[in-house]
Amino acid sequence: MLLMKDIVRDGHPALRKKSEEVKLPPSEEDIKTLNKMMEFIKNSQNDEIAEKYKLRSGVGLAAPQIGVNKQLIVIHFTYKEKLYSYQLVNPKVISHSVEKAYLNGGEGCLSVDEAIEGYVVRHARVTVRAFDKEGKQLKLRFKGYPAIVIQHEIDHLNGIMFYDYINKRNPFYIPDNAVEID
Ligand code: K3U
Ligand code: NI
Repeated sequence: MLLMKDIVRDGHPALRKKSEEVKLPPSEEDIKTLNKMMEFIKNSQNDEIAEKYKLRSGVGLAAPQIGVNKQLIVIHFTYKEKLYSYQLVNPKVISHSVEKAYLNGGEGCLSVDEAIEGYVVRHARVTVRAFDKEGKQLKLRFKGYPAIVIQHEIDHLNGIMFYDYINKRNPFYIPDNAVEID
């Protein structure tokens, strides 16, 4: 099983590289990687397991965060009574709203040990094209908090960190077209 020691931290080159597209259908090795990533996220949300192995809780993970520069991500959380649980291959934002959105508490990252204050302004709604573990194409629409999480994870595949979006002069700057998410 993956542990915190397997999560690469800010400054590691894997976090700033563009990840490679995965050949379809995904290989056994790629499927194993996705399964290990999902197991880690589920474990991190289980109080007993997280306490025992000292895991920081997370709602998503991207392969570069375990030092693997391949286009693989997982997300797992419940929002407004709907479960968002996906293991995605080659995910790509194919369209997005003009409206922007940001989490009022800012964002965190399992690869960043300290809290970084400021608003991370992203698209409010996104459509994502991706493939599942069998290689079947998916088209997924996200809005609100789920849209923020999926953009955070896809950014990891492009070497982008959440704090890259924080306004340098005023970390709490809010553009006109941005809505707040609790
Ligand atoms: O946001 C986090 C959280 C954990 C438990 C309950 C509720 C929220 C922890 S940080 C997190 O999950 C990152 C994971 C990362 F870094 F591996 F990608 C994802 C994320 C955090 C905040 C906003 C968007 C995405
Ligand atoms: Ni992250």
